[in-house]
Amino acid sequence: MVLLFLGGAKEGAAQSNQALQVASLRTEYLVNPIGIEVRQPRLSWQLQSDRRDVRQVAYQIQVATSREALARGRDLVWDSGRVESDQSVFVPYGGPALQRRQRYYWRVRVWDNHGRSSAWSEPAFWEMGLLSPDEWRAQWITYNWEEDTSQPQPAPMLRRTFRVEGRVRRARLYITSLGLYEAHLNGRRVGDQLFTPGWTSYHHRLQYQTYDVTDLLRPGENALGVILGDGWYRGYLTWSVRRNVYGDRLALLAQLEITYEDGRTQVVTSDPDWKATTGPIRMSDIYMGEIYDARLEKEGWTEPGYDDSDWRGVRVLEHPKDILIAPIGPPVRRIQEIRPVAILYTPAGDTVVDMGQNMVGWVRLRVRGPAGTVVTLRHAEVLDKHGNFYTENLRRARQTDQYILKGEGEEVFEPHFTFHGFRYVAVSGYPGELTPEAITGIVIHSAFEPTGTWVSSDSLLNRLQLNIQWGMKGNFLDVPTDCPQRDERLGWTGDAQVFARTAMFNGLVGGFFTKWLGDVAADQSPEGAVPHVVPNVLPSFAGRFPGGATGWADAAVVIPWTMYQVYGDRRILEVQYPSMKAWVEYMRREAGDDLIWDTGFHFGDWLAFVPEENVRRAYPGATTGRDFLATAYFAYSTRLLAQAAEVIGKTDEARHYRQLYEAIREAFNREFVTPNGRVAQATQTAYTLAIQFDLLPEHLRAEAGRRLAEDVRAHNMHLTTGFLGTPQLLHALSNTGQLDVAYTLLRQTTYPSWLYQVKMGATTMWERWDSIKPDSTFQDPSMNSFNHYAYGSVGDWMYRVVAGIDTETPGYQRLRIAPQPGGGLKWVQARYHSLYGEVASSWELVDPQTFVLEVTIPPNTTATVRLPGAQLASVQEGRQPVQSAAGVHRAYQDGADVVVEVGSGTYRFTYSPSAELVRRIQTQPEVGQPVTMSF
Ligand code: RAM
Repeated sequence: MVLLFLGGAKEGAAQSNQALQVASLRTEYLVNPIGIEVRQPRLSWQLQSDRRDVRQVAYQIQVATSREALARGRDLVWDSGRVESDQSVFVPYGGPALQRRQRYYWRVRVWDNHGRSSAWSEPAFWEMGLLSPDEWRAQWITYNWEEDTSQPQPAPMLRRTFRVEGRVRRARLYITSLGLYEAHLNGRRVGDQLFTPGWTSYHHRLQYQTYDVTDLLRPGENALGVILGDGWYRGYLTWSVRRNVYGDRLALLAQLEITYEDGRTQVVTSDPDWKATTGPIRMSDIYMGEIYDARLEKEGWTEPGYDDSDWRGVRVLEHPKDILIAPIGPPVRRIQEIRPVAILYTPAGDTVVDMGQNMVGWVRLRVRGPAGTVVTLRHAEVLDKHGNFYTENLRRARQTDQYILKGEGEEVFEPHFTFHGFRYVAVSGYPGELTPEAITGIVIHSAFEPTGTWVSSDSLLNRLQLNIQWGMKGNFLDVPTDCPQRDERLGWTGDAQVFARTAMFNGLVGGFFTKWLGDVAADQSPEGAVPHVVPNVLPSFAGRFPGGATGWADAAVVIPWTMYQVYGDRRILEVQYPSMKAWVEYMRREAGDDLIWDTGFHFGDWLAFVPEENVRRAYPGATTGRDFLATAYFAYSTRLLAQAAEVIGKTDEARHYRQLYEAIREAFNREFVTPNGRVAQATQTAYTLAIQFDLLPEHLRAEAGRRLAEDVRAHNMHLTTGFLGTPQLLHALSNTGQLDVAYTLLRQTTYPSWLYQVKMGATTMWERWDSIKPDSTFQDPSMNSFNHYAYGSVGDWMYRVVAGIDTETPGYQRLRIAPQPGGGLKWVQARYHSLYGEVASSWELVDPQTFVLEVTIPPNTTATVRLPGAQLASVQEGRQPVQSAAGVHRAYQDGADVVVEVGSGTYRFTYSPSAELVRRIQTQPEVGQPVTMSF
């Protein structure tokens, strides 16, 4: 009896501990990072609870240098003590200065508003990197032969051996390169990161990686081997296919540090004692692809005992070390594998494997055959209207891999320092019959955690959402790029600027952007102009810095601000503030006293819809005047800068920039807006930006919305916007009472529209509204990518307005769920994984009498939920009247809607919808006739 009773009590205690838990511990944006250099890392965690309305009222963090010390709660480096606070995201480490190389274990426990305390979390850790250039005892080394760097060269392989004498407690490899590297220790690949050391503004910032290689070492003789690739450093870059943009010599910097159980330490560095040679990789280039001759493999070259007597030597290279930085974003990794859906034989005679998805990475080839057989893999995004393999839009990027067999049973090949954007692979030279088993697609990208899903009753929109996500996978490859396939693949600032908010719904990209913004600042001109592409690899033309274009350069301001909105990341504002301010000051000087910015080069509303007769004007996007766009963005970025200054406590500057913003706004109105609200540029983009950037006097906003809607109607219910107007277009409509028109555009299926490309079979976002024309011919091959995320920026509206997931205060601690159903959609389900945990919003019109909205609010947050078209008396939560449901703080009627303030938890609201809501949901949008446009 007694035993049973005790058992029961114990179980009960365990359960009550489980009822409130802390999990998902994060340092900065990362989980258990090693080799970081943030001096005061910020710690975040998530609460988990089985009950509603949970808020953290206090926390305690403990940090120790060993797991054991942490578990005992003794010999701590830092104990925050109990801190009365609801902060669970980005709590800065507050202990003594962090030591280089040291690993810090930490745990946290919390108390909630129901008087409960959690158990300590599972321990997490972070580990510091080297923290200063003096810590590098290694020397930069390079192979000692000459090369013809006007073309790709065989990849150098560098190697050295060393002895391990004793029991190893820990070993770290600190490593970077000029060019790309792939490291192996004793025959095993070090880590799983790809395209290391990553792409940064190499002359100012070069990342090094830290690997825990303790388990790769063995007693006695060991061997370290590194292959170098051209990469961004000296491979082909830009459409002028320039080589050697950063330098023409590949080099290695490596430092392997071993600590023995007995406290001895040993350092193996890159130094003149290394050996070097070339081997199977005859060339490997990002745009061009790889040639791999397996007959030249050097079996066992990264293992001890290998005979390297015929290898050449290396020499020391002078190159700075004070540019070295530690990564803060996620590395590029293999993320998923894809099986082919078909093997096709084209009219032109190619054997083509269809991966079923436009993807980025490469294929793994399995093959058997005689030595010397050459298998060639070419990659393309599309087949032409005849079903032939189409590569013209790749311009000069060959993206071709060649594998030369060694003739020894089954051989497996994957390329090393290249990636391709493709759905189709043309295979030639394959010995025997090609079967789908021979080919596996390897999808690679920056390993951001996926954070969003969005599905609805419309399968076309669901495909659009997938295409947006695939566009992101394909173009978040260490830097945010425009495209992944042609001879470009650059960090275009405008594309990133317009897509950032959507990206932040679909993935945790705080670290990714933190890194890139560092390069934005590093590559800014002394006058403050932000380059068109970052890292900047475009030459000056006519003595002009390749930057400073409106809407592109504004990435420097818009993206940090967006990160603050989405993640509550204040520090990014502090760090980027000088860069943000320099850009605004640049615009102010360019605009001059009248504050109308009418100088300089601008891409304008890039790739906006062009009326047929103007098609010849190449890449127009110019239907909205550039001075209009530039002045609008000048105002917008100035306002954001003022807000950022406020947030980080620069009150005087905040006032100063607010005044500047007001003055620009006035100038804008004087120049571009008539007293009756007619905007000088009669385009959708002009009205959209005027509304969204809050440039109009309040009383003219609705009128602007009406005119915008009218323009949509004038184009038979089609959009006409380019890169700058598109991301804001639907917001401008829904914010001015034109929700129906917004939905009509979203669900439009004829050109130009989002779903037109879906209907044409797109599996990623296209660069142009008509990348494939209705007659199945292609747009101009000189600029026609099938994997460009800019128009995917509509994803933000799908999450924020259709599903209604938004934040009220920066970072989602106070959030808002306010779906605006319509457009004939019967139901929508969206989830967004915030730093606090999962936010969800699903709505459905079950029948004309029953509307259901189900929401999930993560612990330690609260939400304002707006139930559209509801009467308070009819609203139930679960089976109860809404006011009496647990977790509901307040419910009240607000015009046609009911507003419910809730604490955390999952809630299911059911009510009888207003006739107007039923109408909006049931009326299929009038999508009008296809346009054969003339103005
Ligand atoms: C194209 C790029 C990019 C765009 C620039 C202006 O070359 O692909 O998308 O930002 O032009």
